[in-house]
Formats: sequence, C-alpha cells, structure tokens
Amino acid sequence: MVMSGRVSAYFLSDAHLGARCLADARETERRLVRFLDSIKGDATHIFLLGDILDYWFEYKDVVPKGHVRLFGKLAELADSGVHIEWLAGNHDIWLFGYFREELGIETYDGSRIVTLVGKKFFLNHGDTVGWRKPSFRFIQSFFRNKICQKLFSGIHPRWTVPFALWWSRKNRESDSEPTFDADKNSLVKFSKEYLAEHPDMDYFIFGHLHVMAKTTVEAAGADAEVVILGEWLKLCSYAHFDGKLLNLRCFEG
Ligand SMILES: [Mn+2]
Repeated sequence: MVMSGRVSAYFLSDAHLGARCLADARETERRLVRFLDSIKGDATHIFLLGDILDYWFEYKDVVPKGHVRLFGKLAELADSGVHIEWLAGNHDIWLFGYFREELGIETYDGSRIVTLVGKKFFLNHGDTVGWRKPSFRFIQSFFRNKICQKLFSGIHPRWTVPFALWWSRKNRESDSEPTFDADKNSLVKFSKEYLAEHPDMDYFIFGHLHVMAKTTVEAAGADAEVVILGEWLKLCSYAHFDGKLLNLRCFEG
C-alpha cells in the first residue's frame, strides 16, 4: 500500500477493553474515544496494532456485547475518510469480517508493510515475530487453526466468553512488570535481522510489550527506528507520524 498527499498517521495498541482487571473499563473506552475525537480532522491514517480488545470472537451472525462507543467513533472516522487498519493481537485474533463490513476498517493478521510519503513501516502487534516461548507458539497455532475455530464457535458463548476473560486475567496476573532492554529485546533483534534483508525499511512499530520505547537499529549500512507503543491501561500512549518525524506521546485528555 503506497499513500501520497498529506499524511498524519497515528499508531496505538493494547487498550485491552473489556479486561476484567480494569477498575473502570468504561473510562478506558471513553478516554480512547476522547483521543479519537482529539485527532479527528487531523488524522489521515489510524493503525490499531492489536489487543485493543481483551477478547473478541465473531460468530456468523452474532458479535459479542460491548465497546459500542469505540466502534461508533471508528465508524464515524472511517466514514469521514480516515484510513483505519486493525492488526490482530493475541487477544483479538478472531476478526472475521465484521469490522470491515460494519465499521469500514480493514483487518489483518500478522505483519503489515505500509509506505507513507516514501517512508516504509513494518507493523506487527509483536506476538508473531521474534523469539516466543514454545508453549506460546503452540497456543498461537491452536488459536489460528480453522478447525479449532469452527469447533470453538460451536460452544455456547455463555461458556467461552467468561473462560476467555478469566484466561486473560490469569495470564496477566502471572506476568511480571514490563521491562525493556534494547540489547536483549527479541523485537529489536528481529527488526535488526529484518533490516539486514530489507535495508529500505524506515520504521518498525510494535505493541504487545506494554512499554513505551524507541531505539535505533543499524544493519547493512542502513538504519531504522524501532518503536514499542506502550498501552492504554495507564500510559495512554501512541505514536504519531506527521509525514516527516515519528514521535511517541501520551494522551492527557
Ligand atoms: Mn498482546
């Protein structure tokens, strides 16, 4: 995808809306909507880099409850001509067409390469590249398996929704505080290796880690910036590309 003309692109991830751990889930959603309102009129592109929802599973004719303020705002922005993309995270993998049909936003699973005013962006939630625990890889292939998805969709959501939210909460409780070490981080390592093969890449943007970080990688005589987006549980962070520079910021509204 190559875009020209005025560009003001926003990147955010990991709001985990609906998460059982959120003290005031509605406020997290409202803050996100206030943010989207604040960039309305300026934004030409919005890239949602996964785990915006803590759990999402679409059925053929039915979708889960909730998130209507966010969905309404995204539909409004998409209708007004903002280009919006949603990359699946490990919590909102199961995007099967509803967002495209109902909200007018494109969804992707895995990595995405986008060119904005001549700059090349590599986008990924951060869970399908770099080193991952073998057990995490196994669960990922299970979650993405078409037959498993079909079987899962046959179980009444009365059972699957509470289970998924419990699973997510349990995993979060066992997670340690997020830290970032550019020398050891597997996404930075991945970016460096990728840059060596594709020296025309300018930016690598990821979510998933729940930390805000920006670092430079060099390989094959080229350099690129690696950006980790943070989250919307406490930090309310996002990256903004104004056509020339990319900055990481926190929304204060
Ligand atoms: Mn994630």
